[in-house]
Amino acid sequence: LRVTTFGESHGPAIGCVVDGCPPGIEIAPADFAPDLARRATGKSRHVSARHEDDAVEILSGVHEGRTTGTPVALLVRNTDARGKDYDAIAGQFRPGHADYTYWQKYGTRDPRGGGRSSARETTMRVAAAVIAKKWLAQRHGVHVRGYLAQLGEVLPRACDWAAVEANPFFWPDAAQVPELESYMDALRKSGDSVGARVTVVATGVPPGWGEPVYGKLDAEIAAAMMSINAVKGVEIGDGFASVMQRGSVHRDQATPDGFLSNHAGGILGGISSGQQLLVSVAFKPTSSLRLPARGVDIEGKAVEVVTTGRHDPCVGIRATPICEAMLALVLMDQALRHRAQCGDVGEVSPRIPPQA
Ligand code: EPS
Repeated sequence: LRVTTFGESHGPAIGCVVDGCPPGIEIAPADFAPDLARRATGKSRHVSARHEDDAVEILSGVHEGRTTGTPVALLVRNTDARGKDYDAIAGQFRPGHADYTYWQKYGTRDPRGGGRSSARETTMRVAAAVIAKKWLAQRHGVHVRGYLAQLGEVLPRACDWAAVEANPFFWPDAAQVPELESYMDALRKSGDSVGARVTVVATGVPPGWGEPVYGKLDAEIAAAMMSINAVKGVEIGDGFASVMQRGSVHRDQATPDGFLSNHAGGILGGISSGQQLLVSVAFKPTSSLRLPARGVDIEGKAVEVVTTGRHDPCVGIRATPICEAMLALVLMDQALRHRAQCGDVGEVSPRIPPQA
């Protein structure tokens, strides 16, 4: 499975091509709406105020409601682009933004907002993954879901899946939502931004997906997550906490009734163990701030950079569906690759249940 995207934040449209989809997957434009709405801007006062329709047009690869096996091309027209918002900083590099590195790489850049580096691009990852999520659920009983596991300094006090979809933060503790609202209101008033951690979990992944040395499942997941804008860290299972653990604690003991813990996050030696896949992703604070910062313009002169316009004070708030999408796309790819190489091997015994 190969997904590529195109388009700029303030251009006419964004889109993606999903190549390598098996034929016969039922897909209609309406299937995309729920996940795109979960990711969208303008849904609460805590995210960018841009109002996009995010309506998906299927351009190819689907006939009479089913994938044909040829490349699936999806298009979303930008309906609320406002490139003029960026005229004041068109010749400047925002500190902490990809403006500078795009300029160094290409010697030119689209100065309308983030252009290609904008979080707008993630719309198409989420759209592509609607197909992957559907196929994984129907074909393998694999489900991917996520939640916001940290907002700045705030940590959840409980982890209740039922709460996650009932608040604009994807927060797993309903009782803390008012605290988050005040936290974000104060942050927005201050003009600053903050980072966040998103945790994604895949259930139903059978043992055996992934590659043992090159293209390890954890490496593929890390690369996929790192390709999302603003991501600065990825952990699998206990991740960096493993540094302080003893082997006697970290090893996931097993009985015939199931594994007794999941410190490894469902991956051993680059291959899925059949336990839940646990992935945590760190998002940096957004760099587009109205607080003045010292910067340099394209002539190399010192300037004071002030960014106005519509921005997320915490881009991590909308990132849960994006991380889910990347995990689903990696898993669909791994499932297809596993079938191609080892399809004839079938189920191997003994199979240890994911959890005792
Ligand atoms: C964002 C700034 C704006 C947002 C964007 C996230 O984009 P730009 O810099 O291109 O003007 O509106 O999000 C989207 C457009 C989207 O669809 O996700 C930011 O600073 O976080």
